[in-house]
Amino acid sequence: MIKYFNNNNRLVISHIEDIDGMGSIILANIFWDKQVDYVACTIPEVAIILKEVWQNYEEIYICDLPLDNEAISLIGNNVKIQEKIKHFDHHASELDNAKKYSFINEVVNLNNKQTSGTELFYNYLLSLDANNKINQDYFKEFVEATRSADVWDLKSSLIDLGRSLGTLHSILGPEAYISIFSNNEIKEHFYIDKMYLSIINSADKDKENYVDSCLDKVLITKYQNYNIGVSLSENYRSFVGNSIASKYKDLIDFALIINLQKMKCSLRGIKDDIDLGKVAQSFAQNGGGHKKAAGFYINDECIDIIEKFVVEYIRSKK
Ligand SMILES: [Mn+2]
Repeated sequence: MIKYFNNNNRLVISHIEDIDGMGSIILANIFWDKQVDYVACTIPEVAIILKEVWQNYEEIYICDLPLDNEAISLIGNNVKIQEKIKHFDHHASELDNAKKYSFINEVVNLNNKQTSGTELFYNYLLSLDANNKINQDYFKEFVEATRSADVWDLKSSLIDLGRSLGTLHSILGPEAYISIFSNNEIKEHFYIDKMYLSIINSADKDKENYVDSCLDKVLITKYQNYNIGVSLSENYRSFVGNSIASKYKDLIDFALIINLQKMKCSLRGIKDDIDLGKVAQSFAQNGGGHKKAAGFYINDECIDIIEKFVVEYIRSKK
């Protein structure tokens, strides 16, 4: 978790995981001239941080984070917290909860495209933007690059820029990423400073090699009625997962990446008729996500099935 507390009356709580979580913090920093506190955290940490600090703020924005049971009961049982909270999330697996609770705001599609946390928060800021401060191409491009990389929208012309942002985020980490783009000079178009382009390039080469080595080691097996491709790997989960799903599309329904470092699994697929958010919840209640990209944490509910895949994986590679 990263916390920046400086006695401001607004707090942004956003997802630490990727550039979509970073996007809302960066936009808030620029929009309110850094007069905003922020926390970048994981899903279970939302309730913990809210409990600690909600009284210190007038407005709290929760971005790119679904609300888990703890967060729902904390907010649901306290009208004062409810009044302070604005929620911006896009996880399809949470739509049922959004129907039940008025403080949950889940939007999956906007203008016939999958939206993202950053885009939803940006649209909210635009609605406040009397001075047109962020109503500029620079920000629209930043938001679109972030969105397209987050939802894997291959049709977007800015997805390569978004992927470069993702690479930079994974090299430098969230704090540096937030700092760089909160302080980037605003120009006509969004850009990544030249000094970062060569590190992004060499990191992209490493990524390609890593993904290739994962593709060579995939285990093809079964989960319920699905054929799946299992990878035991720790980096670039979206690239690894989508590469497996595309390469083995005739053999498997989706890819399962088991990350024993983070004790987390990711599901990636390219087929329209399978909802991986639901599949993730069939592994563990903590699971969720989108139709083609989802995940869950390894816990007692799913440890047996994950153990079986790990053993099968090791045996098949001997
Ligand atoms: Mn997102």
